[in-house]
Amino acid sequence: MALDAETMNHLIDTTARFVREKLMPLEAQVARDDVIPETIKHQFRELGFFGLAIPEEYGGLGLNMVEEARVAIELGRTSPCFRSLIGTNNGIGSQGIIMGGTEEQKRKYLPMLARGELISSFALTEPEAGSDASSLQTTAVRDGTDYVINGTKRFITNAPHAGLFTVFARTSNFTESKGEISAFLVEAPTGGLSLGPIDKKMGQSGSHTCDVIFDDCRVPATALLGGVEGAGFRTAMKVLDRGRLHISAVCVGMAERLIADSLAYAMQRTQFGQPIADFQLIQAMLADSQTEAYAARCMVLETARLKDLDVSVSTEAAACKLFASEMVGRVADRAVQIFGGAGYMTDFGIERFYRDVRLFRIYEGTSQIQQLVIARNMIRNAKNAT
Ligand code: COS
Repeated sequence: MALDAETMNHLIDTTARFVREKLMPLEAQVARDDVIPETIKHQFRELGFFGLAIPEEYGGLGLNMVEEARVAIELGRTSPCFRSLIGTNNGIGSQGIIMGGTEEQKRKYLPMLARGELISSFALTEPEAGSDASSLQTTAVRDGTDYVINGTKRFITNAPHAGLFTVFARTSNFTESKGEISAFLVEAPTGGLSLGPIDKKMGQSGSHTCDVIFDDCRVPATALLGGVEGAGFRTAMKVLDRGRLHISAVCVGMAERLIADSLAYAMQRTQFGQPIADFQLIQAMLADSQTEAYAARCMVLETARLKDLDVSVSTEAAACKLFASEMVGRVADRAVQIFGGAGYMTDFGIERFYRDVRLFRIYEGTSQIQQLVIARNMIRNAKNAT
C-alpha cells in the first residue's frame, strides 16, 4: 500500500538530510577505516531504514517499489557502503522470506530484520557458480528431521555481520548440472557454518563480503524456505529481479551526485581566464551525463510503477540494471575527466566513486547477464506470440 504524499515527502526529505548532514561528512573516514561507525548504524535503525521494504505487519515501513526506489536514489548520493548496510535486510536477504517463506518463518525473522537487530545475507554465488547460478554445487541432504549442508559460498555481502543466511543448495539430482535447488534459512552461529576472511576489494570500503563455508552444517527441516523443496532457484531469480531495480535506483542517485559535484567544480575552476564550465567541451560532458542520468531515472521509476501494478518486470528490471550501471560508469569517468588531475587524487573523493561504481556492473548479475535475460525474454515472447 502506498504512503500518502505528505508522509512520503517527509521520508524523502529526512533521507536527503541524513545523507547530506550525517553520511557525506563521513565518506573519507569510512573509506580509510573500512568501518561504518556504530552511531550511524544506530541512526539507520532509529529511522527504520532496515525495514523500508518489509511489510508493515512484520514491523517494516512497507514501502512499495516506487517509494523504495525514491529512497534508494537519495541513499545513492553518498558512498555505496551506507546503502549496502541496509541493502540485504531490505532486498536479497529478506525478499526470499517475504515472497516464499511460511507464515512462521516471516513472523520469526522479518521483525528482527526490520529493526536491524539481525543482519541477513543471500548465499547464492559459489567459487564455480557465479553468472551460471543454477550450476551451484552446495548440497543439503535430508537426514531424519534435519538437513545437512555442505559447500562454499563466495563474495557474500554482509556475511561477516550476518545472523541469518538464505542459502541455496541442491536437494536432489546432485550429479547433474541442473538439479533441484532449494533455499534454507540458516542462522549464525550454527555448528558447521564458518566464515572466510573479509575480502579485500577495489572499492566500496565499509561494505564487507567473505566466503561462507558449510561443513556438515545441520539445520532442522523447518529451515527449508516455504517448507518446499525445489522452489529455491525460482525464488532466487524473483529476488534478483527486484534487487536489480533497487540497485538501478542507487546508480541514479550516485550519477546525480557526481553530476552535481562535476558542475560545481566546473563552475569554480578557472582556466584560460574563465570557469571551465564555459567551455563547450566541458558542457558536452555535463549534458551527456545529465541526459543519461535522467533517462535512467525515468526507466527506474516507470519499471517500479509497473512492478507495483504486479506486472512481471523481469525484462524491464534487467534493462534498468544494464543501462543504469553502465550509465553511472560513464558519468563517473566524465567526472574524473572534468576534475582533471584533482579527479585522480584521493583527497577529492572522485576517484573513490569511480572505483565504487565499478561493482554495479557486476553484482546482482553482470551487464552480460542482463543482456542475456532481456534477449531471452524477447525471444520467448516472440515465440509465444506465434
Ligand atoms: N522469475 C521467476 N522464475 C524465473 C526467472 C524469473 N525472473 N528467471 C528464471 N526463472 C525460472 C525459469 O522459468 C526456469 O523455471 P523452469 O525450470 O520451471 O522452467 C528456471 O528458473 C531456470 O531458468 P533458466 O533456464 O533461465 O536458468 P539458466 O540457468 O539458464 O539461467 C540466469 C538463468 C543466467 C538468468 C541466472 O542464472 C542468473 O540470473 N544468473 C546471474 C546470477 C546473479 O545475478 N548472481 C549475482 C550474485 S547474487 S547477489
